[in-house]
Amino acid sequence: MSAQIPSNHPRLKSLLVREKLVNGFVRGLVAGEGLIAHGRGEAFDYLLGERTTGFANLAISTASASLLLARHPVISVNGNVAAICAKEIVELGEVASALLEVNLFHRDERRERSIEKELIKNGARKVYGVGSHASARISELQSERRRVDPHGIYMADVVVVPLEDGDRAEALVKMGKKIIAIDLNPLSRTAKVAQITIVDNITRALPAMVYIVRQLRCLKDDARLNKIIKGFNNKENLAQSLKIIQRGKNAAALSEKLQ
Ligand code: PTJ
Repeated sequence: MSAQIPSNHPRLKSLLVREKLVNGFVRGLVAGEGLIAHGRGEAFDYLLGERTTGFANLAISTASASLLLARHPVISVNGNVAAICAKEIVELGEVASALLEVNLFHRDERRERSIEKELIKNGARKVYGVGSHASARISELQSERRRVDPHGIYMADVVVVPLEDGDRAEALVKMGKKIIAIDLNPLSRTAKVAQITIVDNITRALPAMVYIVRQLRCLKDDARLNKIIKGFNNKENLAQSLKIIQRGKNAAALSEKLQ
């Protein structure tokens, strides 16, 4: 932690995440644009009261059940994810038996290799999609994100896409894949196009998912997992998250707490 952030600062958690991102940028993990994208996320997080809502928890349970029922689940990792929660994303991959694939919007092979190293440093055994390994193409996509690993995202039935741009999520849905988004903005294209959207900060959502996947795995009860999935309606869930933002109660409570 930087000596410039006092340990009793009321915004300590948020400042530490910013510090991780800036360090990630300096270390070649994060795109410059990623710093701006984080700012947009922070604004939505403030409006949600910087807490995991009951609706986010429902989406987390549904996403966890979907991962456990998947045949070939893959977690897509970009620069921001690697910088702020490499350890947690590796842990989710482990508990959910999901592959990790680097897939960047602002594609850059050096950054891909740095992200791969960071994931391996944090316990990943194998990282897909790096360099020439991303040899398959998503034909609907124009961006560099169309290049995916033929053994990873290309074959996946369920893909987790944290902090994503909308085009790829849409293309993956068109390919018949189930998409789990983690996005603080309930109005984003990704949030709307995904079948399951967790409207929460990835720093809170991932540890919660790891916990729930572990709990559900112990049950060994596919019927129960299917029931959780059937009971979830993404459109309704997004509308409820938006209502929380519009009512402003959570944001007012946070503002009060920070006085
Ligand atoms: O590393 P790259 O090249 O793949 O680029 C990564 C970024 C994030 C720059 C790229 O994917 C991008 O441009 O994304 P967008 O279109 O800005 O979307 C990012 C979404 O993530 C926005 O809707 C933000 O609100 C949301 N977001 C930002 N920070 C967080 C977040 N959602 C959850 N937790 C966060 N910490």
